[in-house]
Amino acid sequence: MRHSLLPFLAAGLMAVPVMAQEQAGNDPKPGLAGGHRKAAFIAAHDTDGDGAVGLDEYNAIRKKRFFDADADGDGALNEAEYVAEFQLRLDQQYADQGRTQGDERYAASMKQAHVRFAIVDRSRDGSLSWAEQQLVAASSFNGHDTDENGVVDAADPKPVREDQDDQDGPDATADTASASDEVSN
Ligand SMILES: [Ca+2]
Ligand SMILES: [Ca+2]
Ligand SMILES: [Ca+2]
Repeated sequence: MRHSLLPFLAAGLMAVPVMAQEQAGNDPKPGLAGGHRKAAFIAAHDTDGDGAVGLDEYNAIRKKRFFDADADGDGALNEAEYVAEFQLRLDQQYADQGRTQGDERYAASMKQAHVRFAIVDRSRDGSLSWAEQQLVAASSFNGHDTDENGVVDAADPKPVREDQDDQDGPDATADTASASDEVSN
């Protein structure tokens, strides 16, 4: 049941304050650094630029980014590697949008990357394994693919949870088991 992952999304990812760039309506369009809203998700993962993110496309870019970021080659990402990978994309996004690095938003986004690492490192050992990354990735993809057709695009109805950013959910540990069912594809 893909929708069983939504409570995890709400509790885990959305308990984090919304990225500063997503708070105002007149912001630059989303870019590579992504975010949890669908437009940002698509911008960050639509590698062929057709406005949709298929599961294969998504998994391929996630995998490439993960292993490209693994600077010490141990098969997992420590916090520095994880944050550096995000920063690469954030820098690219800023360059694409002609914005100047080092503004308040940039700092907030970087701070969020550290916060996210603490969330996705579910085993709390300071190391994000590929298995942990896949759990997060599956939850994220399925949270956006609300019509469950294996593609995230404009046709997916907006998730109900998207409007509940201020709601702190319970600890989502119980949902991680069900999330593992989603990883194999
Ligand atoms: Ca695409
Ligand atoms: Ca590593
Ligand atoms: Ca879909």
